[in-house]
Amino acid sequence: MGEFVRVEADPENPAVAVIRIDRPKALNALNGQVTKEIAEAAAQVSTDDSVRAVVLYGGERAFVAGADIKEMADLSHAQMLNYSRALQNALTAVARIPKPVVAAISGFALGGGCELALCADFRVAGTKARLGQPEIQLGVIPGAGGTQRLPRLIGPAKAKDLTFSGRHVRAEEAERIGLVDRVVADEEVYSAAVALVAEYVEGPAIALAAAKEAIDRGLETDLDTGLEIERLQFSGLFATEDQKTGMRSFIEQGPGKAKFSGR
Ligand code: DAK
Repeated sequence: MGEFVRVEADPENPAVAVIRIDRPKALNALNGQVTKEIAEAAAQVSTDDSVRAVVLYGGERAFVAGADIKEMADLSHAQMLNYSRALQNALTAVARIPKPVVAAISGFALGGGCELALCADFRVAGTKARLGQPEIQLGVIPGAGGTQRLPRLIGPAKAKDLTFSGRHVRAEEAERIGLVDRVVADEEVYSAAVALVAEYVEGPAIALAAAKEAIDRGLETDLDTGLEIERLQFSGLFATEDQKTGMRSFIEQGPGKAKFSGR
């Protein structure tokens, strides 16, 4: 349990872990401490077998309003080289959580906050949410994956529009351009996000991890290499109990009835 980030089990779906970012005085801005605690939380949920899905949540007013501008403003080039590595590594640790992950976005998801949301598999936003990459207005550019993950998600022209202008995008536009997957009433953001990933908690955990790995790694490479990643992941699943259970269940009882153990 960190000072600003804690991992909690959702009370109604204990297999869903919530990474709760809680630094309200600064709208959850990512200072060094928050960044370190996010990396620790990502490691914790990644290795805990009782966690089958993850929600990233910052509370009602803000998801995360970006990296901490006040902490960053006077850093030298040499200091930024270290600072930037910690921030990128923390967000990459979130992107690599081998389980379904959803960002529950209420309020502001700006700069590093938008980049954190991009590390999730899905994004659910409240109607009043505001997303964007406003770094250009600070004289810099996105630095925690925004120039890379954003164009991969919404395409280069839309990513350049958001990055060059720094404008905030409302939830409905975010949904239209594919930046978020669902828009719900603000008070339903958290529960809708939990419901979205709760669907997967009884699934074959190792196959879900393999699917995530194959899609994410495959998108970073050429088709031939991606197909090879898929083939190896697919074959590897024949070492799992869930593959035996799933196929035997189909043969004996028909489709969709298997009860998986996650092993
Ligand atoms: N950093 C520090 N403090 C922040 C903050 C931020 N990003 N955002 C808000 N706060 C603080 C405000 O200063 C204020 O503090 P007090 O004055 O009360 O002490 C408090 O949170 C409440 O904010 P406001 O009073 O401004 O609240 P409003 O509702 O009026 O406005 C706002 C909310 C979100 C529109 C506004 O606060 C705002 O524009 N915030 C900044 C948004 C922003 O520009 N975000 C991008 C930050 S730059 C890197 C990786 C990543 C990054 C950098 C490097 N490396 C790997 C290289 C990322 C950079 C960024 O994210």
